[in-house]
Amino acid sequence: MSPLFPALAAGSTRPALQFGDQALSHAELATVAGALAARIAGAPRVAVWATPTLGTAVGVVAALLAGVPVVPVNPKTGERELTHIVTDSSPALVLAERGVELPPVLAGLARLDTDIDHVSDATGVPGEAGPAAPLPAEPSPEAPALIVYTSGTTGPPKGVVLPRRAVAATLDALEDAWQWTETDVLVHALPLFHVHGLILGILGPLRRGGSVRHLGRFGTDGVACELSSGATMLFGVPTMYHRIAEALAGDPALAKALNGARLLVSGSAALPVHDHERIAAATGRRVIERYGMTETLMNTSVRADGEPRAGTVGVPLAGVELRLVDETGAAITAYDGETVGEIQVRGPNLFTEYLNRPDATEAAFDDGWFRTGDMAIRDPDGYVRIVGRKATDLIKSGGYKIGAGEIENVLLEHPGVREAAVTGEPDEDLGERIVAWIVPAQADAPPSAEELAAHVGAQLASHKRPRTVRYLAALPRNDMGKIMKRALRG
Ligand code: MCA
Ligand code: AMP
Repeated sequence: MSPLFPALAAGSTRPALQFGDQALSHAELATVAGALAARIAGAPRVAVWATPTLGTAVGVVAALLAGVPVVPVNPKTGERELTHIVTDSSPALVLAERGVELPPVLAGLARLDTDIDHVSDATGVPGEAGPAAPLPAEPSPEAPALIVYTSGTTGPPKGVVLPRRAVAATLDALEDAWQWTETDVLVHALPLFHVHGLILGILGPLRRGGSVRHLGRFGTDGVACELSSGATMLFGVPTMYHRIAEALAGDPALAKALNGARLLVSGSAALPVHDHERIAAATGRRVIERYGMTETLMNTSVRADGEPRAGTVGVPLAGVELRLVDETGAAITAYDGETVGEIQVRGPNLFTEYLNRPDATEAAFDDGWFRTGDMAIRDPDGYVRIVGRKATDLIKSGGYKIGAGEIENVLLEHPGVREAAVTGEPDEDLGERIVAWIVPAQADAPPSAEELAAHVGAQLASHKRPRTVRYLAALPRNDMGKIMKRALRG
């Protein structure tokens, strides 16, 4: 396989990464990440403590250069979820910025600093992980590049094994769809432990030989500042575009900055048509959407040279086969804008397996096609419109996928909770917000909403905390005793 990052191999002096006042060119990144890579080469797997910092990008690139599969870890993950991820993926090492205190479950692992000064100082110096080793040749395309954890309807998150081939294929298909070049400067504020922020948002610019400026934390001021000083593209989840739409009325500088962008891209959840229209009216520019999944990377997009169409996720990307399937499993041939089916995909962009879960891997495929669980229709010209999802127990909040069952299990362990059900309710800002329906153990002394949110946050990722708690005397159940979630409405 050719190198994943040709500009690193070529030692390009163009800017590559910028986080606040820290920046590296491709050549500098090659030196710094190469030094770290030499120290981790040969490890079976490494975890990266994925703070929104330059060190995280350096750590991930180092692992990829070394051919060592990397597990990005959300630094706001609570104890139970973190223990599951570490036990399931068994990393040999953890990469983190110097000075960051790691929780006990990671503290026992050998640790390497990703702090750039320290990495360059340490070139060739034997570290905790052993002496520097020469870099291996470019691994095979099927070799795992990353293992990204994603929530399902029940049970703990599954590790999605993404081969190098899938990363290269998806980024090259986006090059084609978005006319993405080395002259593009991307700005975003997405977390670096998911596909959107890490693979598209960091590895994307690096593969193109272009650059990314990461804001550290999302804010409309940061977006305006970067887009008016050379950045050409913005990536965000719908919540971010919603916050931009809200701010635009009183912020002409933001409107001007967005107007000057080459491409505004939204993904991870549906961007409501209302926000599309508000942004278009205030800026004269249309946001385009792309549709992907941790398991499939990117499947479709509105093309940069295509017609932007609010409410659609565009057309299948180069190399991606997409079909709609009805309840009987038959492929739908209609492109009529009304026949609904489940999206199934096939192509070089797909993952290889769920780590340690052959059962789940097998269940995810239908004769070689990956079942996305997303329901869609197709316009006559092939544009895909997502209209819903099969599983009612999956919640998308702020662009994060969250399984209701995982939160319910944690809530049920709280001594003040007798019964618990979790639902997603429409939320203007987050798309959906997590709502916990609680039957307290003692009706006259229910645990407070804050207490329950803190309880969930201590065990799971912080974005899985319920935002609203509603108390009931009993949960609605059918004759079989199954909770009727549809009857739970605020
Ligand atoms: C949240 N907070 C809470 C509670 N819930 N505090 C108390 N009780 C609660 N119940 C905290 C938050 O953790 C945060 O704390 C603080 O409130 C304020 O939150 P805010 O800044 O408004 O941010 P947010 O609302 O938590 O987040 C909005 C966000 C975020 C920035 C849009 O949701 C986000 O970064 N989303 C991106 C998700 C993403 O990248 N998904 C990609 C996966 P603190 O300040 O301490 O943090 S999907 C994917 O990869 C596929 C392939 C795809 O298609 O893209
Ligand atoms: P995740 O598993 O966290 O990677 O989330 C993947 C899911 O996000 C998909 O299965 C879709 O339900 C949803 N998604 C991603 N992009 C879009 C989009 N542009 N419009 C609607 N849903 C989206």
